[in-house]
Amino acid sequence: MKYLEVSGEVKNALDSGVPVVALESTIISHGMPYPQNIECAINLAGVIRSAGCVPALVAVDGGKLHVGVGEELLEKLARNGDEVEVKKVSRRDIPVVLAKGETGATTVSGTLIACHLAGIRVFVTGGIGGVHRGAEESFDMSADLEELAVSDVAVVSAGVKSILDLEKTLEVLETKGVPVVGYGTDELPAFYTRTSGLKLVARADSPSEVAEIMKAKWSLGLTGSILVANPIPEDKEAESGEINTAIEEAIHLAERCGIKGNDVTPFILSNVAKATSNSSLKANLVLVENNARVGAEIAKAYGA
Ligand code: PSU
Ligand code: MN
Repeated sequence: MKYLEVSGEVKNALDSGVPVVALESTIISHGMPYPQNIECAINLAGVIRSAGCVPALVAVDGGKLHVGVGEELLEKLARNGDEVEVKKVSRRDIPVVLAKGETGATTVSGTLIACHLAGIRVFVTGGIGGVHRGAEESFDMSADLEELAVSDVAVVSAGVKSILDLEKTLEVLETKGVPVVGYGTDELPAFYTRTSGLKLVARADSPSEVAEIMKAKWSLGLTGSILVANPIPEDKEAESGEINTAIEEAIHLAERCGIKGNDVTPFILSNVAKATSNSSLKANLVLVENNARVGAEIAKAYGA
């Protein structure tokens, strides 16, 4: 297809039944600073490979949606703003960025579209977008929610970051028929911390239990994602007081600075990282790696 470029490695894996695990690129270009972001991307690919799967980083460049990104494009994504400005790409932005030949990093929603086009069933990220606090006024609800409703992919995340309204996010996921499966937990993890006080109705304690849910859902033609909520490892949990204060302050600063639209999430993330002297970044790196490990096991359990 003219607009889709699946790398040789990913294509071979898909053709020969080797499990493939997709990765998003917004987390690299807009969610973390250089060089930690490129180290993170390389590390995630390594974790997925050592589990016997093939990683597929998704991004837009040169008029194509790439599934499987080479070194040169990865460097460009990581050095966002150095020479090339990297656009943040969700469903809305894909046609524009493709047509203009711009470089773009895909969000959860953009990456889910690529998974659907390429036939990838497992996707690893840090946290999904959701319903923002104050959405009743701002109407700010991530496009991720719409895509989770329609793409047949298991998305492994560390839950939902408390920059969002977790309760409203769960309500929308319920409405859209997206099962949220606690991985070894009965509660929705809150990204930096393992708990949120919000009970989940589904729990899985092994990769094969997740794979069974995937099979049951899609065999019946119940389209849409399964959100696997995998809590950050216990010894790496951030101190919630410090993070929550930083989040509150970043949300207020965003309001005062008039930050709107898709700039809101990256603005808050980078301000929280600054305010916590990068302890949020450290937690972020650990939890994504943990998700990659679990995602690879789920991909193997599901089979191709
Ligand atoms: N949440 C995080 N870290 C992130 C994102 C969300 O904890 O990096 C990124 C993901 O790419 C997600 C996107 O898909 O932000 C959502 O952006 P928005 O809120 O503008 O829809
Ligand atoms: Mn938004």
